[in-house]
Amino acid sequence: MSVQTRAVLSAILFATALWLFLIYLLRYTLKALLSYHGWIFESHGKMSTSTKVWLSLVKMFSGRRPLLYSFQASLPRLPVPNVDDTIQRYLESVHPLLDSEQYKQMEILSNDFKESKAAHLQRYLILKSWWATNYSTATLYLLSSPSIKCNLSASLNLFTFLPNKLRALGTVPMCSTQMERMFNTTRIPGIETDIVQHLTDRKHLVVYHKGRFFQVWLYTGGRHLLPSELETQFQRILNDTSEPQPGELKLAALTAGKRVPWARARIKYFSQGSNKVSLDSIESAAFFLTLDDEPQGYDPAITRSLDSYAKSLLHGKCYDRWFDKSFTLISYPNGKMGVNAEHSWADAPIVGHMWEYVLATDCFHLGYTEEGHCKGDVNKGLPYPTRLQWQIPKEVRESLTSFTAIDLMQIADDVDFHGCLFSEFGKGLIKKCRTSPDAFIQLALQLAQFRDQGAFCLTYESSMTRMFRDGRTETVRSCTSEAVAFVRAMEDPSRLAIFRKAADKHQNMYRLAMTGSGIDRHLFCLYIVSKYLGVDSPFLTKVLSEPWKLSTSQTPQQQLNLVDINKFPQYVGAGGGFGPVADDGYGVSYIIVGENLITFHISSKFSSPDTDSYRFGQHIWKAMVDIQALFKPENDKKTVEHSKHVHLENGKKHI
Ligand SMILES: *[C@@H]1O[C@H](CO)[C@@H](O)[C@H](O)[C@H]1NC(C)=O
Ligand SMILES: *[C@@H]1O[C@H](CO)[C@@H](O)[C@H](O)[C@H]1NC(C)=O
Ligand SMILES: *[C@@H]1O[C@H](CO)[C@@H](O)[C@H](O)[C@H]1NC(C)=O
Ligand SMILES: CC(=O)N[C@H]1CO[C@H](CO)[C@@H](O)[C@@H]1O
Repeated sequence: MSVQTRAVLSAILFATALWLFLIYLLRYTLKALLSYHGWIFESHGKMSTSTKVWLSLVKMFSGRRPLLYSFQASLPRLPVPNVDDTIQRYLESVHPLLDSEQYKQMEILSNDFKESKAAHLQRYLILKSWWATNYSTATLYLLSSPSIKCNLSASLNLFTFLPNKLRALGTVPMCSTQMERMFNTTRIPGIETDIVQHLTDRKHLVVYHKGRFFQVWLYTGGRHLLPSELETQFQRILNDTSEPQPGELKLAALTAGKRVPWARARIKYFSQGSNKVSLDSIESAAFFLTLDDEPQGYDPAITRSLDSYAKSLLHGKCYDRWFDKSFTLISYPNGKMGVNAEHSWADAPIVGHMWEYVLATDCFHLGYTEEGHCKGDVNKGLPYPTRLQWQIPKEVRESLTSFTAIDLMQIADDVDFHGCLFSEFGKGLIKKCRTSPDAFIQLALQLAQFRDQGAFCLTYESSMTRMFRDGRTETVRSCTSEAVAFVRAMEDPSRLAIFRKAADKHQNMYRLAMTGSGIDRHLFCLYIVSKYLGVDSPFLTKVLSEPWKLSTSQTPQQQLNLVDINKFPQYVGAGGGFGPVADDGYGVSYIIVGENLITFHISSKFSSPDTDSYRFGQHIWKAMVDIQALFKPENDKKTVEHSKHVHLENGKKHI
């Protein structure tokens, strides 16, 4: 090599090394910055100087126009908490729910665990946390539920949760892994455990209408179909009068039932011939669309019209949504729409995010013609949607029409769902009380629960851990001793001070959960490790078997500021929820919509004599108003003028 070439080569080498060095330096600096979570614990409305400095540093190192996945490599890993701390927090959380004898028993169990097995199991967990980016995550959602639809919170329609109260969250990056799996994704049933299958480069959609499955290509000549062209394709399907093939009508019930029989049937009957081709087509589709034949919608004049709408989205007829698909879009003949999402690939904020985008783009960006058609020309030469071909064997047909369908319908009919649009006040007024809206609502739920059941119960609130790489959720055990004290003190003159104490406690628990110091994911992982090692722990078994009688979850609203909901209150979605989690308890999902509206979606089972979703809704309403009344002397002149109209108009146009 000549001297010149060598000089050029070494310059290139040096530049590359320097470039790599800088990139890594940047990445690790950002990672170090993002590992700091002290800002979360600062009290409302104040920001310390150190947090301000930290925020500007984060902004500086984030670059000016970060992309969706820019931060992935810089996100810290979810830390494994200390076992002693977790057990301490656990004991504190169950204290208000146990009598002194039971509590003593629990202490003995936990001490025993701490002294004998904890260290051993924790070592494995720490080892795992070194090589995996996430020491818990996926397993939780895939291992457990035997029936996707009604057990755990595995199926949620529309969406759920997250705190909207932390300002700084706008700047702090969140893990984007879940976004990736939104399209082209299916949950595949397995004998041991299910898997989430994600494919790139899918080019079609599968549409279900009146018992028939159609494949619709989404591309033509290298470009995406226009909305008007999609409309034509869907109209062609609606116009098609052909009959379902034998067994086709109720085929999707396979995805609603127990997982193991479905996994077996899938291998036995769907692994060759036209069945395989057709199932592949569904499982590899971008997503699933159902064109329902009965109208649904929210009409404030009809009591509980939102309830049947929500039930239709949650389970439909049990065979008209493909429950394994990342999401099924459901369109009704009266123009209303909704989405049913599978829970293992993502949490509610992701689905909520998509849904807000859909609502805003549909109405304000794409728009419709005077006659109500999609704008744009139609290419008449598009190939017709194709019918999927099936040869469903007799055994499968029989099971679909007899026991599977009947079992499922029984479970579905048992779902007591109530949607409640609370319009007395919203975030605006709660903030004037200088308290966190989430803590306010959680305490109202505790009060409602106590009035409804006459007792306190183990309460689950989901919070998110997406500040960590691959983080998903953590549980906040929101029935704290402080909350119990507050509910008991409702008649006490000093109750406002007790409320504040309980609200602060709740905030703190939420923050701990968000920053990786929760209780439940850690204990769950210890439990999984103990099962894996064949170690039997009475403590962990006891913890994991305790039922959550009240499961709650907040979905964030307005992640994208696409629509000014004060100007267009009728373009607000009516929120969403999840099916009943316990046989004799309630599931509540709520959304703080703008300043003046809070939506609650309540689920329970008709078969339980102790619960009634509608009644619980009334209790929540009253509890909210009662707690707000505590602040009356404080902010007397601030009236509750707003929002009655929101209640009336909401949902008229679009949900
Ligand atoms: C839900 O899970 C419980 C226990 O895990 C099981 O006994 C029950 O059959 C399941 N329900 C459904 C609908 O699969
Ligand atoms: C899903 O497939 C489409 C093609 O239809 C592709 O454009 C898109 O990138 C894929 N999405 C993901 C998240 O892989
Ligand atoms: C559907 O049927 C109607 C009435 O028969 C017809 O006017 C319309 O052109 C058809 N639409 C499509 C897209 O085939
Ligand atoms: C949900 C999720 O991203 N899980 C990941 C956790 O870590 C393992 C091992 O690194 C991955 O295989 C999972 O996909």
